[in-house]
Amino acid sequence: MKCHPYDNSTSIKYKIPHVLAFAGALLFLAVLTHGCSTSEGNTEHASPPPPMTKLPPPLPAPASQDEKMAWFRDAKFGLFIHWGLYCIPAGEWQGKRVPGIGEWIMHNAPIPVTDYEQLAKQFDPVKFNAEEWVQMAQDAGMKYIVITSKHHDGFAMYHSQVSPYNIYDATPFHRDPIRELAEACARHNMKFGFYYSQAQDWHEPGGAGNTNDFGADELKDTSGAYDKYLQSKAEPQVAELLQNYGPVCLIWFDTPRMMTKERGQHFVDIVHKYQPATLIDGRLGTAGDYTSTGDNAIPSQSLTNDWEVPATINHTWGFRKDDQDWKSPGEIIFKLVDITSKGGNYLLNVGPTSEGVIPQGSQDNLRAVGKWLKVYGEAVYGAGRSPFGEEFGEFAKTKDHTGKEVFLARNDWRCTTKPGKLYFTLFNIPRDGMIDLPNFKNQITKAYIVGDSTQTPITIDETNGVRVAHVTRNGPNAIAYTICLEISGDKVER
Ligand code: FHN
Repeated sequence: MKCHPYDNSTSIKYKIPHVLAFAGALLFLAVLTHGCSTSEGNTEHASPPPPMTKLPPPLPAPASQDEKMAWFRDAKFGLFIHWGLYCIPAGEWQGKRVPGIGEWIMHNAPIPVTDYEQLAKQFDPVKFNAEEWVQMAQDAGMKYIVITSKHHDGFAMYHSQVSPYNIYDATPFHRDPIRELAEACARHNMKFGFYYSQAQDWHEPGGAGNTNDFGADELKDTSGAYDKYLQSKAEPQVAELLQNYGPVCLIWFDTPRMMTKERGQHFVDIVHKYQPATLIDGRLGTAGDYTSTGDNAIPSQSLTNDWEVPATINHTWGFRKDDQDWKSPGEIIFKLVDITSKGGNYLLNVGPTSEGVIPQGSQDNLRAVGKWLKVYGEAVYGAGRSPFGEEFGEFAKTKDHTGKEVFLARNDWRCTTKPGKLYFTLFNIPRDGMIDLPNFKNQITKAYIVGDSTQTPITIDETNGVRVAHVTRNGPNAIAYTICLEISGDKVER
């Protein structure tokens, strides 16, 4: 007997004949008293899903690109979730460690498609609790969640009508975690979006990437198999994601192999048709709404457009049992403030286990970041780029052995802005507590530590034409703290 959270009276499959209603009710009571168990060995469902709630309708078409981007520009910090069948082998196949990122195990081992498919029969993440995941993102100070609805392995993590190779139809779990997450996000006012691997699909003969089972990609391209895959699976799946899960803040396409402008445009049209407010990332293959940098690639200087860094918290996206090397709260805070000061967003990934649990170490570090943001978040959310730039560092005079330029980064402080305010987040304070401010003409009308309710003034004086802020090394936070300088005029004059 299974618990089916989304069964309702319209479902033919689970309709109970009237004559059996009484017996059915007794059986139902028995299940309630003994807990809800799976057909695969009576595993307790630790956290049964909350009752289905109605999802809000999609947002109306924005009046301008600025209006469309507004939430993204404010948000700055998002949670990426890579979750799929690959979390079962978790970096190991047939007793052997498979190097590389966890979600690529099918490709890297390699695992034939017929063997990989079998993983679905074991997938029963009984500890999955959408409420807890969304709460964790909120505790971390994250403002949006992007989850893999289908990664390169081709397995849909939601109840797709387009392909039975999905978590609802093909696993003993028989729940739709994406629906549960959409509902939890709606309850928490959290933006929710989908990663969708549009080009690579290692399960389909026409999808890109699986050359072991299905031969060279070029042949799929020229034979029409790739277009058939796009039209029969990828495009309709993107359409159903946009129709069935409430407002979708963005779709995160990836690895645009063989994605011509024309093929990409079909996806753009689908997104615009169903949810014109949904953003498209930078990896569709045709222009999206913002740029996605390379994985973990933080630009050395400011970029003027809208952009986002997808990043790992350890060294893999999908869960690997041998990788617990979490970035510390200090590293994450530095990267977040650094990215904000360069005008971007930080989409930081976690890889839940096959039980549906976000590894505790990653949760702990994210929550520590959230605590920091509770105090200093005004220097991040909705904050603009640094008006300076010299704090980022400079290019070395020599090049590396490949002939590439070398950037010598400086990490002492970062500056973010709001009208009339400069936020200096201090990561490395010299022993004498004297911070040389960069040159700017505006008067400083007030200077204080963010989060100091008394706004005790910080001394700023001038030596040799350089304004110096006097702060203490042992300030209010061991990782970093932020000072706010209120200035005359909205913008910095240099
Ligand atoms: O191949 C994928 C990888 O598995 C992961 O999803 C990352 C996230 O940015 N994107 C691709 C590699 O860039």
